[in-house]
Amino acid sequence: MQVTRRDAIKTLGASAALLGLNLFAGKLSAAPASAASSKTACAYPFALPPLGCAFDALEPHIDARTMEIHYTKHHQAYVTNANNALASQPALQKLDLKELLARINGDTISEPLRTALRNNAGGHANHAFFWQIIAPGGSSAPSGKFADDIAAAFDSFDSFKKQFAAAATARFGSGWAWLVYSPATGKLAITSSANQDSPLLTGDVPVLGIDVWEHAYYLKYQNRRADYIAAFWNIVNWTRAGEFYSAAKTA
Ligand code: MN3
Repeated sequence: MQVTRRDAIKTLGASAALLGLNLFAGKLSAAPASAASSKTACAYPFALPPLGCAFDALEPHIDARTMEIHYTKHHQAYVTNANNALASQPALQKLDLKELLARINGDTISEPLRTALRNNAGGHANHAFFWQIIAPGGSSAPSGKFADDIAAAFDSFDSFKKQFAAAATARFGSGWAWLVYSPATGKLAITSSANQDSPLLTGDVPVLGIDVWEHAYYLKYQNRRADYIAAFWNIVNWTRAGEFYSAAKTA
C-alpha cells in the first residue's frame, strides 16, 4: 500500500477544509484536562474518547456492566487493533479518521490492511459516535428543522421510529442500523450495515445509530433484540443527533 505524495498533500488540504465539520468535532476529541497524552479519538494514534457519563447512567435501559465491557473492552480492542494495523503505514497515519474511512474502499489500500481497517477503524468510529448519541442529558425528541426533516422524509416521527427499528431488527447477525444524511442526495435515509462497516465508507454521514451486536445488549436482554431496540428510544440524545445533522448538511 502506498499513498502518493500528491495524494497526501491533497488529503491534508481536504482535512484542513473539514476542520470544524469533522465527525468528531467538539467535546469528543477534547482530552480530559488532566490527561498528559496527546492521543485523540480521531487522529493516529487513536485513543478511547471520554465516555461522557458513568457506566450506570443509562440504567435501566442499558445496564452498567454492559456499558463497562462495551467501552473498556470492545471499543478499546478496535482502537488497539486500528493502531496496530497502521503502525507500519506512515502515510495513512497522517489521515484523520473520517478521511481514512473514506479511503478504505479506494485503490490505494489493499488486503489484508483494508479489512483490518474496515473492521477496526470502522469499529472505533462507530463506537465513538454511538457514545455521544446515547449519552443522557439531551432532548427526548428531535426539534426544529431536524424534526421537520425527519417527518418529511419518513411521513412522521412515529413512522421514522418504526422504520429505524425495522432496519435494526432485520440486520442479520452483527451490525448497525443508521439514520444518515447523504450528501449525494441531500436527504435523510435509514440504512443498516454489517459488522463494523461505517456509513462513512460510502460517503454517508451518521446522524443516529444503534449497535445491534449482541455485545451491546446480551447481558440484559439475551436474545430479545427487539426489547433492546425499544429501550433505545429512552436514551437517545436528540440534541446531539441534531448537531450531527446540522454539521452534515453544512459540510
Ligand atoms: Mn459495539
